[in-house]
Amino acid sequence: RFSTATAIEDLITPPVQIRYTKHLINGQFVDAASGKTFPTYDPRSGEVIADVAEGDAEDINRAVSAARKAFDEGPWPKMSPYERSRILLRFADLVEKHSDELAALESWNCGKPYEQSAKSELPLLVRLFHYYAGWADKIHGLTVPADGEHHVQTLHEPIGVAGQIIPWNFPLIMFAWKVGPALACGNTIVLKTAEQTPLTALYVGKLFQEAGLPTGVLNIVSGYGPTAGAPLASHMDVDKIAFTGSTETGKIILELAARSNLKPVTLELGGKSPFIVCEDGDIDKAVELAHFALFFNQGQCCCAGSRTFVHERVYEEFLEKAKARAIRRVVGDPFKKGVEQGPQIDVEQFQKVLRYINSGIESNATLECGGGRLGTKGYFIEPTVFSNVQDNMLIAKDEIFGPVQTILKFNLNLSLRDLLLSTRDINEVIKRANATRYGLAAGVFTNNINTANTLTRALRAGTVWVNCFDVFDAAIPFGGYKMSGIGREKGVYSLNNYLQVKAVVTPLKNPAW
Ligand code: TXE
Repeated sequence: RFSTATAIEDLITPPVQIRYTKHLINGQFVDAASGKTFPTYDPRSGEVIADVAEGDAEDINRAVSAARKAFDEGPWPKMSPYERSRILLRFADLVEKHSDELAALESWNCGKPYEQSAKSELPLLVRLFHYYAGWADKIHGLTVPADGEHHVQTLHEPIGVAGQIIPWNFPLIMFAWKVGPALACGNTIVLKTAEQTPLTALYVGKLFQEAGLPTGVLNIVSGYGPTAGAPLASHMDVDKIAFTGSTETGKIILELAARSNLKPVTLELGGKSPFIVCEDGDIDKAVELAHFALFFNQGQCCCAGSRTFVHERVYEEFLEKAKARAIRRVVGDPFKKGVEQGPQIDVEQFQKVLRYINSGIESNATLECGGGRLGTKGYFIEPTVFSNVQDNMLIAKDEIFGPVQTILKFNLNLSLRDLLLSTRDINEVIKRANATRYGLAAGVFTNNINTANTLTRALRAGTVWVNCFDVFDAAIPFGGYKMSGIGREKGVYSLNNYLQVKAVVTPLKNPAW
C-alpha cells in the first residue's frame, strides 16, 4: 500500500561521527564510576550506534558535587549577568556552526526526519539560547512599598544546583527548555538525558565548554531512569528538579523530591489533547492541520492533537480527506529527502503503539487505514486513522504516542430544544474535550470569532492553538493543567522555576524621607 516501504531497507549513512559517549562531569568527559556502558540504538534498524557510559548513583554524586562546588565557590552565580549572557550567545553561535552535524546526530539517534531536525529544531535551539541570553541581564527584584518604617526590596537569586531529567522525543529542544533558563538565572546543573538519546546533549555539552562556561556548571550524565534519574531526584544536595516525561514517572519524581529535601519540582507530562474542527472553516486546511497536529514527530509529542473532534456536518468529508492524507504520508529513512515520518523511538514504544492499534480494532472503532508495521526492520509504523471512535475507548483516553489519529464526531443526537439553544453543540464538545485527566494543549479550527473565544476560555489546557498547532516560539509559555504537569517552561514564566526570592528589610533612618 505504501510505495515508500521498500526504501526503508536501504539505509543512508548519517553524515556525522560519534565523538562523545562519556559523562561530562566537572569539565571532563569521564567513564562511569562502575565502568559500565549501555548501547544506544538506531531506530531505523534497531542496530547499536554506540556504547555510552552508564551512570548510577555514584556518577550522580560526583556530578552533583561538581555542580555544588561550581555554585558555592565558582564564578558563575556571581558573574556579571552580561558575561553570562555573552557565554550563552557564544554557545548559540557554536550550535549554529555545528548545526548540520547536530541535526544528523539527532535524527540518527531519534529517527526524526533530517529536514525537521535541520530546518526547524536546530534553528529553534539557537533561538532559545538567544532568548535566554537576552534574559540573563534583565532579572531583578522589586522595591516593595511595605507599611512601617522600613525599606524593603526583593532579590531574585539563583536557586542553586538544578537537577534536570529529559525525554527522548526532542532531546535538543528539551535540553534548551531546561538548561537555558537555569543558566540565565545563574544556577549550576546536573542533567540526565533519556537512555534512548544520550548523544546530542554530550555534543552540545562540549560546545558549552568551548563557549567558556566555567567548569562544573553543566554536568551531563547518561543512564536509565531508576538507576540514574531517581538518585538525582532524591539527592539531598540538589536544590530543584525539573522533569519531562510520562505522568507515571512524574509522580515518582514528585515523591522522591518530597521524601528527600522537599526540592521544588516542575513537571511537563503526558497529554491527550483535543483538536476541534468546527463546521465553518476550510475543510482542506482543517485536514492538513489536524494531520500535522497528530502525526508530527511520528506522533511522539506530548501535546499531539490526539483526539480529533469533528462537527457532524463536515465529518464525512473530513474523514475521507484525513484518510487520503494519511495514506499519502511519506514514511521512510529519515535521511531521505521528502520523508515526513521516520521510525518510532524504540521497540517498547513501537510495541506500545501496535498494542493500542489492536485495542482500537477490538473495541470496534473503524480502522480506516494503516494499522501495522512498515517494512521488516526498525520501528516503522503505518500512518493509521480510526473513525467511529467513542470517548470511553482506550484509544480515546490514553496517550498512544504514535502515528494513530482517532476521529470522533460531535454535535450528536440533538433534540429540537438543543438546536434552538445555539450554544448546545459547543457545550457538548467542551465537556467531552475536557473529560480527560490531562490538560496540556488543545487545537481549535474555526472562522467564527465567538466560537474561538468560547472554546479558548472553556478548554482546560495550558496552550490553545487557534487555526494553528505546535507553534513553539521561545517566548510562549508551555505546560499543563491537571495531570499534564506543574509549572511552565519557556517564556518569562520559566525563570520563576530557577529563582529564589529573598526579601530584604532595613529600617529607615529618617522615615520622613
Ligand atoms: O517515559 P519516562 P518513557 C510518555 C509517552 C510514552 C511514555 C513512556 O506516552 O509512551 O511516556 O515513555 C527518566 N526516576 N512520554 O518510558 O519513563 C527516563 O530515564 C527518575 C511523554 O520513555 O517518563 C527519561 O530520562 N527518572 C513525554 C525520562 O524519565 C526516571 C516524553 C522519561 O522517561 C525514572 C516521553 C525514575 N524512576 C514520554 N524512570 C513528554 N511529556 O513529552 C524513568 N526516568
